[in-house]
Amino acid sequence: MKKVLILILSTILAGSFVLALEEIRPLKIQEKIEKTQTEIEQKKAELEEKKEKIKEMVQDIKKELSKIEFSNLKGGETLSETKELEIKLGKVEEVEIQNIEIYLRNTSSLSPVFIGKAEKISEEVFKFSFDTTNFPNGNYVISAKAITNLGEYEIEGGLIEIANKVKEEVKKVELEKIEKMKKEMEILQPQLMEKEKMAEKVVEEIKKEIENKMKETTREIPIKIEKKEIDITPEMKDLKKVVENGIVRGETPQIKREKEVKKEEIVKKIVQPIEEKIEKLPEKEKEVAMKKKEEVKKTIEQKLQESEVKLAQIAKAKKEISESSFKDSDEDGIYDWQEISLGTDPLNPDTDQDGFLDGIEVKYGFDPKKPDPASRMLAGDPKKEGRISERLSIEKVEILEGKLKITGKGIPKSFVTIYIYSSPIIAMVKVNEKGYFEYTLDKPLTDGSHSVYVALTNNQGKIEEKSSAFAFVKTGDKILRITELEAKVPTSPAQSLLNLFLIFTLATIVIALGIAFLVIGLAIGRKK
Ligand SMILES: [Ca+2]
Ligand SMILES: [Ca+2]
Ligand SMILES: [Ca+2]
Repeated sequence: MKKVLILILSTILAGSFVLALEEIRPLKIQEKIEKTQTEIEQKKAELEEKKEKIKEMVQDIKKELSKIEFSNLKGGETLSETKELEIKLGKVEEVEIQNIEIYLRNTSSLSPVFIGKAEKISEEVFKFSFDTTNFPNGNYVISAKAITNLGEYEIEGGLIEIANKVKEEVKKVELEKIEKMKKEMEILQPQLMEKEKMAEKVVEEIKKEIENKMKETTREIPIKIEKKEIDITPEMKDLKKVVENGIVRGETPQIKREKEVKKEEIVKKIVQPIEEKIEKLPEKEKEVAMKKKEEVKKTIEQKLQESEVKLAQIAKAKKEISESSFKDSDEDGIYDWQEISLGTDPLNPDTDQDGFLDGIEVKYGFDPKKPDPASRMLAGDPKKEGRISERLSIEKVEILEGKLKITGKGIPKSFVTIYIYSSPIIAMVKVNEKGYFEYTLDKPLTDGSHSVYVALTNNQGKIEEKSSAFAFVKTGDKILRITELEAKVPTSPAQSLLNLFLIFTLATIVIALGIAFLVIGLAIGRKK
């Protein structure tokens, strides 16, 4: 009996002890939270104070920096051919200007293009010979970046316009050629035009079908789709071109693949935004919506198939009219006869010399006859966008007299953009009449691995076509090309052992560091 009593008593005691603990625990946590919060507030205030101090320091430094100015540019100038620029510096004690780099930025773009390094004439004067012919016609902001012993800073030198004209002699020869072309095309033109209208109708039809299908869909599921979200005009123009290539060159496996890729791209363009919107719907509505989406997808696939057949028939008819129906002398994506009726130059891939091919401009609805960048240009990224095209390539990368020289191929007489990673450095160059370009980078490139691309962009700055990557390792004045094949070679057993060893070593370092931080943390905690 006694034992039972003791047992009951101790149970009650233990129980109340636990209960008491439960009361205490939340209280302690609350306290801790409050303490941490005040600590955070304190740190925040400290940070703000530091920020203010840094701001003041930057202001001081700015006052200290040498003044840089383009002494023979007042802003608003129109430049052509080669312009000798003079850059004057104000001298400041202890700031040594080592280099001046010149950059050019299209007024509607955010990314400056590196154009070269100015030559030091004296302590206060730098000179730069600016060959504007390597740049498309258009409006730019020119700027100078000073590389000093203390760091770098940049100043803007104002607005300039580049306006290069085709040389008179060249123009005369070309005009004669074009006149001849015009005569040849005179009879064909009306017939080809008629077929072209038929092809345009096919594109309009499928657009209408998709629009109707979307209207029907949005009546049944509560999502909103903007008209511009389902505009597939540029993609359909691409599909038309691939179909025509199939008729001209025959149905190669590559062309077949290109057609499939294009069609998939069109389906994806429409279906993806629908999918994203369905994701946000309540669970019970999702199932119905998904079914509807599948229906949309099927309809588009079927319509695309039909359009492809129709476009192929039209292309065949065009081929029968004349072999020269599909002749594109300047490789800009617009056939000669079309260029004549459009008024663009059939012998120049970029009639207005604004850096965008005639064909690309027409595809996206820009004017190929006057410099026409979109009001806002994005910085293109060849690592993520654009399709690899055989017409663009980097052939060679070497170091000559300490400078990186890039040689490659592009469409004759077009402008190409060069991207050098990993910095990245963006540059521009004009491709010569024979389809080659050479670019010498006038600033040092660090040792290590890099990759170069050459690309064509559209008026929005987005990459339309690109070369495959040219990857290399630079060590001093040596360049070692890394081919994709090497990169993909499966690792040998010895290599994988080495990899394992590396991973193990890294893991050990990470763990050791973790422990070290823990110990330091504890020590600091104890001190407090
Ligand atoms: Ca053309
Ligand atoms: Ca052209
Ligand atoms: Ca153009």
